[in-house]
Amino acid sequence: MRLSQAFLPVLKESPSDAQIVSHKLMLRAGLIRQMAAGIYAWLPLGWRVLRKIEQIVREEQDRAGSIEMLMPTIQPAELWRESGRYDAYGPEMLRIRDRHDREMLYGPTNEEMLTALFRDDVKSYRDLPRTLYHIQWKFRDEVRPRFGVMRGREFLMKDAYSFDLDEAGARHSYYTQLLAYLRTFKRMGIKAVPMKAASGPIGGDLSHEFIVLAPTGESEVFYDSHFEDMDWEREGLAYGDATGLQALFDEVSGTYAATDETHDEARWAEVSADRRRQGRGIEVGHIFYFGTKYSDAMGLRVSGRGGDMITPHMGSYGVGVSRLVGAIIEASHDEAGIIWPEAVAPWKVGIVTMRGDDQASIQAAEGLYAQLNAAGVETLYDDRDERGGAKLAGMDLMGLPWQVIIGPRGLATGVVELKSRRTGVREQLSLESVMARLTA
Ligand code: 5CA
Repeated sequence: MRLSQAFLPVLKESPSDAQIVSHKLMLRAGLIRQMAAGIYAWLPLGWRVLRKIEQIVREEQDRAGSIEMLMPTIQPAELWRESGRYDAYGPEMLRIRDRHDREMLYGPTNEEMLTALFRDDVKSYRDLPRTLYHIQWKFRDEVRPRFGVMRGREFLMKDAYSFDLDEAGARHSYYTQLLAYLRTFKRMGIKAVPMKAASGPIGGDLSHEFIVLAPTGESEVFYDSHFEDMDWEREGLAYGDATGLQALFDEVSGTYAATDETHDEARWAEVSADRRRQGRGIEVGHIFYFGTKYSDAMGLRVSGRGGDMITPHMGSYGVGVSRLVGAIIEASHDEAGIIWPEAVAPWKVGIVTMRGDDQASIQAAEGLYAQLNAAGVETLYDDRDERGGAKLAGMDLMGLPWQVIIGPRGLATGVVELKSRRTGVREQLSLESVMARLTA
């Protein structure tokens, strides 16, 4: 992408209506614009990052055996009357009437809808277990939408739902998602600690929140530093390996980690003092096992092996896809701006010419830009006739992992500068070496 042809509006001043750093940076670097309280337009830069995050979530769900589908954002109230949540959900639910005066709502989550889909189409134990998911916009009329996309009213969520024949099966599905989440967040360059959680309006008694540590987080968290050294990805562990998954779960639940909602002073006191870590965190995912709560209420039953009727055990598993954009920035930035982990960066490389009127610089930049594009390296080329310093500040703000800085003085000796946004290290390299490094 050429910056001269892009839509990348950058703000010089720090917006006064934003309280936390990720919200400020998302506005300044032109990722989002607020359209109404808690409702945002995703500008091209933000949209690219959102899609990268979404794609990692998708790939890890697929790898874990979940099946993707898409349910609508608007749901009939009827479904929610069946589960009893229509009244229980309260004013957080956005209720709508259509032209025929039918009661509808903008979905805050989809347990009811998927249970109904299963009830209509799944009749036999042979069709279980299954985990289905979608990545779809949700609406919750939060009392206090704040911190930008962190607590929005409209937000993008990955929600998965598992259906099993019994509790043992459901636990396996739960452990599968636990591992999938650890792998998902690790790939995004962040550490999200699984913490025992209260299950709230979703229901059930087995529940974990995944918390990214950041001083601006909404919950207070307490955890054993063992989590910092844990093997998060368990590369060799297959999802079919029930013993391995059980061992992972035992390690997670045997290591203390809790939010203020579930914190237990007595157990905390048993963690040795040098391993106690306390801070604040952002919830980027939440998983629940709730047994037959919805299948019972909504009459989902399948025939078992012997012709008996079985009520499936269910779980649901959410990832805050749009919240993650903010959470990653909270975890990865400096005074100059965002520092994207490479896996979610909007572009991998930014090319800057220090003198927009120098023909040799333009020629070198154009050549490199064409080569990087041909090699499939996502590149943003600042080809505007602006001051070099302003261009560099813009690149730092947008946080692309690599900058190639081209100026007449370096070119005279055959080199350009390759700068790592994260370490700040600058190297003088030939254009060929830069290409080799960026395509390695
Ligand atoms: N049905 C379950 C699991 S699919 C569910 O809805 N869980 S949840 O309420 O915990 O939401 C899942 C994730 O969505 C949360 O962990 C959080 O990361 C994200 N989320 C929830 N509310 C908001 C919000 N108002 N703004 C942005 N993200 C949110």
